[in-house]
Amino acid sequence: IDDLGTDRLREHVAVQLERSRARSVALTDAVDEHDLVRQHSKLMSPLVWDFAHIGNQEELWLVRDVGGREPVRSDIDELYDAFKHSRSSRPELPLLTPVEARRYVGEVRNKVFDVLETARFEGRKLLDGGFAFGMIVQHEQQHDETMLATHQLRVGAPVLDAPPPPPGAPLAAQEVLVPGGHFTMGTSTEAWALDNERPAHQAHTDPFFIDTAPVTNARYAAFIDSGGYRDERWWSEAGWAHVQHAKLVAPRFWERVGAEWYRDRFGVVAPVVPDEPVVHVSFYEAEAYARWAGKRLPTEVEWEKAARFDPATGRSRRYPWGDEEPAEEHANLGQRHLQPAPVGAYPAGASPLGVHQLIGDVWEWTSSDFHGYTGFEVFPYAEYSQVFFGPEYKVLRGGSFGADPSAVRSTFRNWDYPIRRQIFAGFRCARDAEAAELS
Ligand code: AVJ
Ligand code: FE
Repeated sequence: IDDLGTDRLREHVAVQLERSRARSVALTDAVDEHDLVRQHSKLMSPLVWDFAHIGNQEELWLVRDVGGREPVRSDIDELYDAFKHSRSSRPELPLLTPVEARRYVGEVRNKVFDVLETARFEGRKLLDGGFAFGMIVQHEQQHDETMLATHQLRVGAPVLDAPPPPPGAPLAAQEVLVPGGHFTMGTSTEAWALDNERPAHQAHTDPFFIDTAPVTNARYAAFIDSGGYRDERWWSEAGWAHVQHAKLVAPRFWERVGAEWYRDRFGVVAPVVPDEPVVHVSFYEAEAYARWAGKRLPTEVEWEKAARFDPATGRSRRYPWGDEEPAEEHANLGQRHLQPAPVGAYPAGASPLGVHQLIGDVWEWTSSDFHGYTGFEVFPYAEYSQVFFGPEYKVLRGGSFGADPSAVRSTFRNWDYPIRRQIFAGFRCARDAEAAELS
């Protein structure tokens, strides 16, 4: 993006805005009015709230701030401020109806295209490299993933459909050694990177082993079958308290039928596929599995090193496969397939060390709390990242099948509470390298 001329950047922004809107429209047109306004889970907003909130954020940043235009509707800002009303209370609010919400987001978008025609991409930090537009594109895509998670919680006849991902293939190794030493973590040059990904800095790891693929359903089922959920040894204190209190026995949306595990995915119940990455597990379950397996979760630093570090050059790259934008052969992203792909489905997306499916498929829990890097600066607003820094949130990396390429990079950081399972989250394991393994 950095090298694009103004016209090409404008064109790029327009295409990205259209892509995110097409997805928001598809996710909201898929259900009837009743399903748009109702609460599918206390964890989620009504779909119509997400939709109008997308428009409201776009109005605040692109119409009013960047464009300097009059408000489209200043009376609704408070309704769509995520910090004013909890998700569970949103169905009770006097929200725009679906018809009103569609008219509103359309009106905002027309103004944004007008603003875009004359926007300059230098002279103001907010617009550098088209950042404000990129932030809004990513914001919409993030809410589209949230809306997809709402769809997963929705009860009723299936309404979403997508072709299956490519087939899996055996991998050469189950884990690989990542050498110890420094590497460049974070970024100061990626134009659309968000504040929490900045700045680029040197980070250090000891040598460690990391799994070449996310943990599969088959392995996770082995943990369950061995009594993992009932054995305190594998759980942290907080995890053990939670698993008992919430009476967890398997990933969310799993159900045992006879001797087999079934899962409900967007309303379709089918046997769990052994070689697909496990999804809908909490951080606590991921942590317990890893301990049972004699391993641990990777730290966020280790995950990023595995995803970016090229041992041949010593350089950190944008993606595991190199610097090119994600293409279909690299990763399962963008809601093209509404499920994780089996292990080995994306050989072209592997890292130089042979780590597969770091990007796409499932968000991967790391053992790290969400904090700002040294040199972190709020940009452009504290409520994006900074207010979430602290020990309550765990970092997830890599993006899921529900996340868009525009909102996923090897530096991208997601975060959530360690008990959350409605997000498309799985994990992979890591372990320390013993001295004897380093020769
Ligand atoms: C980065 C996914 C944790 O959904 O809470 C959306 C993204 N921020 N609107 C979230 C976000 C403001 C955020 N996550
Ligand atoms: Fe938001």
